[in-house]
Amino acid sequence: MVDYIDELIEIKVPKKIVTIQRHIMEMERQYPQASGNFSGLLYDICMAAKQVSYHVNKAGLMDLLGQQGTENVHGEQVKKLDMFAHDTFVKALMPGGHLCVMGSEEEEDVIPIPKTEQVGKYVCLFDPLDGSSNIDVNVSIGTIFSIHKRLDASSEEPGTLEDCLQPGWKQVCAGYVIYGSSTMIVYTAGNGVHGFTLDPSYGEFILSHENIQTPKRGSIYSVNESNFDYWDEGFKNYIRWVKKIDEETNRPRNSRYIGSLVADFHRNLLYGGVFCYPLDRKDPKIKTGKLRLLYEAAPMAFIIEQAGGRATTGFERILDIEPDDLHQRVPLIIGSEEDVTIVEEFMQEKRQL
Ligand code: FDP
Repeated sequence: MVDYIDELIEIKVPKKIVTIQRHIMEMERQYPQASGNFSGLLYDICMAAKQVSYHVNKAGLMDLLGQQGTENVHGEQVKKLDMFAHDTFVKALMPGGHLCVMGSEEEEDVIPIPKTEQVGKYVCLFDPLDGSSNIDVNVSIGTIFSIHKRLDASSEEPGTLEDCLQPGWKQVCAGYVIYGSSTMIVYTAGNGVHGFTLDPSYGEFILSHENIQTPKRGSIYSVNESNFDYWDEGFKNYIRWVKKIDEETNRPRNSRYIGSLVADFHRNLLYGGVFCYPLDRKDPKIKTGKLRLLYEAAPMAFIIEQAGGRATTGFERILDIEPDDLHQRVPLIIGSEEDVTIVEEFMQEKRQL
């Protein structure tokens, strides 16, 4: 009987429970000069993520589905949950005293921290609810965030647009929250990539994926193939190549595309593969790709590089791009190192069919 109970206890109680707060504190201990501001900021992000997660799960019951009736800076219809997530993140991060300025996909201009609040030394850029077209149909969506240090560390003034327009390699932290079959937060602070699953009964993010490394090569390719006729010949050739039968090179590869960057990225990070949103000629007004550099491509690029993968436009490393606009768009090829290199070779016409 005692043996049986021991066995049950062993199954039910994991040997070590590491909450995200404890993990961040342990990481911070490796840096004696750390002020604790950074862990405070991540704590606020987790709080906002938990609130959004709760409302995403209840959206159908709380009149939170559907359009809000307005357009955002990109001319897209704003969904009620988009706006709710934006407000939640702004309200959670504003009073923390860690930030000097924020930038959100839902707001045309930067959001400086007013002098009435304590002004901090970090900058946070975020896409509060990525994958909006999937909100109303119960498909995984996410939040993406990127953190920089402000340019002038000694300033106590509110931050500016310049503080937001920093290249991706200067990020001190990046992460995403995926609201899927469970809610997870995955982040890097330049010391590996770590994933935490929200335990709804305790309301805590618990370490579930320590030090994630993405496979060097995968069997998945993720792309919106309805854009085929709008692509350049090099990228079209990659798609033709990836679908050809060739056992030696593990082809055809498997096509998987959800249409939520966070969900597509998360799957490929764990299984290996490549996500592509290249330049297309669908909308003559947009000549630079669809995804946003500062709060989509750059944070995901930081994460994938930390996990051993690569991110490029097809011609340039994402983390090297010097931004000139808060809502700048870029082509994005991201994932397992070998797969990204193959796409790049086709795009640069170094490889032919
Ligand atoms: P959405 O428009 O639904 O918000 O950047 C936004 C994004 O989704 C990404 O999450 C997703 O990867 C991509 O756009 C999907 O675009 P397509 O519908 O053109 O495939």
